[in-house]
Amino acid sequence: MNDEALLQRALDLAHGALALSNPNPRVGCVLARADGTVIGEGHTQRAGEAHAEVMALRQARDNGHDLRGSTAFVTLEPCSHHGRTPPCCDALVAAGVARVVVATTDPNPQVAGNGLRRLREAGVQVDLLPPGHPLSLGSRRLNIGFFSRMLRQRPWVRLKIAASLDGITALPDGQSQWITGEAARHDGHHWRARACAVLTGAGTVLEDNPRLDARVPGLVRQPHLVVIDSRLDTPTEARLFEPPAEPGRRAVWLYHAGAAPERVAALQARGAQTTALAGAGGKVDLAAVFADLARREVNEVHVEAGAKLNASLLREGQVDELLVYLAPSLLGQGAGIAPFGPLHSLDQRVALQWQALQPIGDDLRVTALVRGR
Ligand code: AOF
Ligand code: ZN
Repeated sequence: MNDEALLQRALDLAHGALALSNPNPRVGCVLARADGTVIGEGHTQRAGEAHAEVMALRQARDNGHDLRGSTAFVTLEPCSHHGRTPPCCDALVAAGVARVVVATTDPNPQVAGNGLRRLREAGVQVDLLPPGHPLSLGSRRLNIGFFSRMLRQRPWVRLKIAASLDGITALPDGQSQWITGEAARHDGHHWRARACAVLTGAGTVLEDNPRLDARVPGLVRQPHLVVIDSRLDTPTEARLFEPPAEPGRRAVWLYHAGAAPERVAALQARGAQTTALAGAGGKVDLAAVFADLARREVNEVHVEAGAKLNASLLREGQVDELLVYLAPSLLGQGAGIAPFGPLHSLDQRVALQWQALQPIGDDLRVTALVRGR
């Protein structure tokens, strides 16, 4: 295989870390001999466990390969710092790797070019792809939340809705369960699973009493749960406090705008962490929530909320991407509830850029970026 194919293989491997490595970036590594023969492969494990390079080195050693003079193809600059694990640069140098091909630099200020420098200083040939290369873009896109947290100090916010073709999410009596089909709901769980946190509002908790966990077989971690709840109306018996389906354990973070101390105490006794971040008009300061979530190492936020919170998030410019499931049905504009609250003038319009369109079962999945992201 040539360089490009080997780095493409590393990027394919990185996708194996999608719902696994949070809050660490999803990274893939392929070790090959000078003639292009692959001798080791790996991707990032859970936070605190091995990085991609260490996994690939381990596999090569386990199979008795001589690593001296080999080339490492990595989708992110190898780390140079002692985080939860020791530096990958040192592991590559110690193994005698002669050349490292890197898709993109690590935006983590603790690394940010130091990894490449450290390798070069140790006499390793380092080839960095130009930023516009499709594999460089692919690696950054796969880690859009990690790059967002490192460069903007806020997570990447993806808002999910399911609607009929005429953009209706529920009937006035609140019936909304069966707009999209089984395959779309299943797909939605995969998007929850890749996020660091799922975010909703107290209104949805009170109306639907959702669990908002990721029901995906074989999952090793659950996304945390964030509730925007100005007065802390979330009931202590809400289903979101029940242990999630596989594999259990997640944090429940409730953001309020100054609630009664007895509500704070009752919800904390239920295991929730409560944080007061008051904004204007007795509401929670949404921008401050996302800054706080970035400090809690949240890369991607998956929003599943009602029309009001969706509208506030969009109006305040807090949404980066839309994930829309469109059902092949018409519910009637007059009769239903739209996924977003009304906008009052044309300049409140949210301009989008289509990303992808994919049939999922009988439904369509449309992803779009909010313009300017
Ligand atoms: C790599 N290879 O596969 C990944 C890297 O706390 P630690 O030791 O796990 O370090 C986490 C940081 O390492 C993370 O913020 C990012 O900068 C880098 N991730 N680096 O060489 C990998 N996942
Ligand atoms: Zn590393």
